[in-house]
Amino acid sequence: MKDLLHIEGEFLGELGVVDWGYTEEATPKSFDRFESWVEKGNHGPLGYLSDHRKDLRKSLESVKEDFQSALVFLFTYAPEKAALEKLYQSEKSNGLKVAGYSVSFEGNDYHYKIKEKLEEIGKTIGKPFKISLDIQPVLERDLAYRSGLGWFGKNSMLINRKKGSFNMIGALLFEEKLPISSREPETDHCGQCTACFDICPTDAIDLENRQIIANKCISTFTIELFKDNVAPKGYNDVGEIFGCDLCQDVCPWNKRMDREEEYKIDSNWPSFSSNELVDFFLTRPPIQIKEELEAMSNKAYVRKFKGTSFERTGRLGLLKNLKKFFTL
Ligand code: B12
Ligand code: SF4
Ligand code: SF4
Repeated sequence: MKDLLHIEGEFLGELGVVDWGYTEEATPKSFDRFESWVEKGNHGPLGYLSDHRKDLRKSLESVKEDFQSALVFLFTYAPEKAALEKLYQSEKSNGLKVAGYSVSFEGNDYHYKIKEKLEEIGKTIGKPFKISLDIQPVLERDLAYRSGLGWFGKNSMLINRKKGSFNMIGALLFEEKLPISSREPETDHCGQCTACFDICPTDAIDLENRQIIANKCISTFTIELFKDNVAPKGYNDVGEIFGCDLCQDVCPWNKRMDREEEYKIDSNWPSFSSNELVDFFLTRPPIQIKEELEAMSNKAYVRKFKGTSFERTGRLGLLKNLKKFFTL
């Protein structure tokens, strides 16, 4: 496996991988926690977590029958997140906020962009692989946890001790074991802190179980619900219109990384110079955005935002998210 060690320095960094781990364990350590979460109804409207696909999460063999090992990668979007924070603090900001990941990965939906990166890594390793990236019935935070990449924060995020939680998780599943030693699972470093719980505007965090009550979470309402659903209580008090990073923004494990210094970001950070989502949603008066969305057909919306995270939620979904600014 010299090759992997060789590519780590030279090539993984360029793909935005800030840490990676290895495991041969097919079974999650926390399936029972997941199951009791579903039994309590905490998955809310996310039916794919409670139907026949629930039990598929018991083992990676459901996704890859001949599973023997996994390489798990953390793909950072912390630099873009830092640039976004700068934008929010500048005069350009219209007060609206979006999830950091949604404007990262060069403005592309991370599913496409990280898939490409995983394919590149897989091909370089040169062994048959299957990708796990968000949509498979896999408990991905648990997969990262048992690969030693971090612990489950009280906000339920997988937190990496050096790189915080502004990372997406992607994995390569193999049909053979690789000559790599696994790390011990990370210990808990939340301590007495409750900053994420205290800031959550919709009381969506179940502090005791370190889980999210999905139908109270702004992320569910703004990304997963497409029609005119009732917003969770507290949604109207904040600027979020697509996803929510509030319980990560306050986390000391993200704050303590001196991101500006680390990523050498200035106010004209180039990544946003041609970002359609930033230009359309974050720098113009909200009324203008609403009127333009109203005047646009669904097809025109899809054409405009094709390949971005905003394609999924659709024109009506975004209008639903913006409604709070015009009905008060
Ligand atoms: C459903 C889902 C959502 C739902 C539900 C969120 C949730 N917390 O479950 C909603 C729509 C709300 C959502 C929101 C977001 N999501 Co999401 N989501 C998922 C998805 C598809 C499944 C998650 C799942 O199975 N939830 C079930 C619950 C029960 O799992 P859990 O919350 O992780 O709970 C575990 C802990 O409680 C743990 N646990 C707690 N204490 C302890 C102690 C010990 C010792 C152990 C072993 C375990 C343990 O056990 C539970 C079971 O594993 C995953 C992708 C995937 N396939 O895994 C992405 C994923 C979790 N999401 C992700 C992201 C980025 C987000 C957002 C940040 C997006 C945004 N900005 O809006 C928010 C974050 C909200 C939050 N604080 O969680 C990333 C998280 C990356 C990371 N570093 O953790 C994932 C992994 C996607 C990816 N491939 O990168 N998401
Ligand atoms: S993402 Fe936002 S709404 Fe969801 S738990 Fe975190 S702070 Fe609360
Ligand atoms: S804000 Fe505090 S309690 Fe919440 S995840 Fe971060 S360290 Fe843990």
